[in-house]
Amino acid sequence: MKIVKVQDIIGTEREVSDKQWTSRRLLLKKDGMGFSFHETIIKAGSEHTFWYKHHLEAVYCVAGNGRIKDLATGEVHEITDGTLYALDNHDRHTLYGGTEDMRLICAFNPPVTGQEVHDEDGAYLPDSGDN
Ligand code: 9YT
Repeated sequence: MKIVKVQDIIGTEREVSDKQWTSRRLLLKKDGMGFSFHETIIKAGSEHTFWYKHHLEAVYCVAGNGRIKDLATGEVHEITDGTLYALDNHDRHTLYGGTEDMRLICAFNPPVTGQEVHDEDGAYLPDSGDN
């Protein structure tokens, strides 16, 4: 059994951020669960376009609020505490932070290794199998 405390991840290589978002990787591929598990904070009022071309992702909001736009259809959905979105079609999307920072719990299949870089489309490259 493994116990992970998010406060132990803050400031380590398992925490990645820019000015408008922070993601803490509680479980990565090397943890051997078959998925990775993250806490992502999206700053109020910020905007992010993501495209996980090679991963499926489920995201559950536990605090704050925002919106997600499906870039294929233009549809916009409100996100509040208790909302889950599943990118079951590798959906390209824009996330908008709302009036408060949004706290999201995310699972990726296949698991993120922690070594991904964004390609020219903003997508993570597929796992090379080396990690
Ligand atoms: C909200 C969202 O897509 N979070 C993904 C986690 C983040 N891209 C990471 O840990 O790399």
